[in-house]
Amino acid sequence: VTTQQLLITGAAGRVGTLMRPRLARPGRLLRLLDIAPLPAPGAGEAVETLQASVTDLDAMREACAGVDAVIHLGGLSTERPWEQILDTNINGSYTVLEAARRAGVPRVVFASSNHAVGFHPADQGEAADYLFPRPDTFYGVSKVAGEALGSLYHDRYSLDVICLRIGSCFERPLNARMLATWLAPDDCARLLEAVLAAPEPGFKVVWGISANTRAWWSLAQARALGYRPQCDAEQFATELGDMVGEFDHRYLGGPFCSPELDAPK
Ligand code: 15L
Repeated sequence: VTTQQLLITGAAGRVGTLMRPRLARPGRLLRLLDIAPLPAPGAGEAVETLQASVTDLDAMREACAGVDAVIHLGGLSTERPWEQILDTNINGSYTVLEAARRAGVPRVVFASSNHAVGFHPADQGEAADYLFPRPDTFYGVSKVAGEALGSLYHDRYSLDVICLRIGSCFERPLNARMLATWLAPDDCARLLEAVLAAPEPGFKVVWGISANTRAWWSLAQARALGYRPQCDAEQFATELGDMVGEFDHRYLGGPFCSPELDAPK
């Protein structure tokens, strides 16, 4: 019996917690890793839990042993001082890729973000796949760096690396911007399944959103990899339509483009 083994970093985080039940499958073992403690496996749940930092190369090498793919969600998820972003996000992504390479893991899925390209103006029509980097924060810079590292590890070592420029992955959209940027948890799982199953994807960068009526980002590359989104934030439009932030219609990154986010100390 072959068991597929997936390593999920940042498994105790917001997206990791949403994905844990959704990625469970017969014939699959989830190895969940986080620096924070993880809830213990439930009865019959095929998971292992590991507490370690994504910046610890030895721990990551051990975590990668026997793994078929890594889903790298681990890192700081909003703006922070440069030193923290550099260590946890940039050095963390390097460490995960290097550990995967040394352990012979063939595929890494990287949770990038819309904030890698957040300072692109929002009034240019549908944002294309592979939009040139234009980070809106140090956090966004770390996502650009993660994409660049993924590109290097593909070209230099032939790893398959798929970077997901995730919009807003929450249980439900929380404001008007998320009517465009929402990635429903069920669709996030669909996107992950698609990029895990895609034959020989090489290096790819895809937008991660649901089939939102108000979407302004391309899903062409994600669909080409097999993603079939089934959720639409539009059902929340009446309730959220008024909750428009000052930067929502100026830049793709919305509130992350506010000058108030400048270098938090
Ligand atoms: C992100 O990258 C953040 O991790 C998340 O907290 C949300 O703010 C999201 O982007 C977003 O743009 O809504």
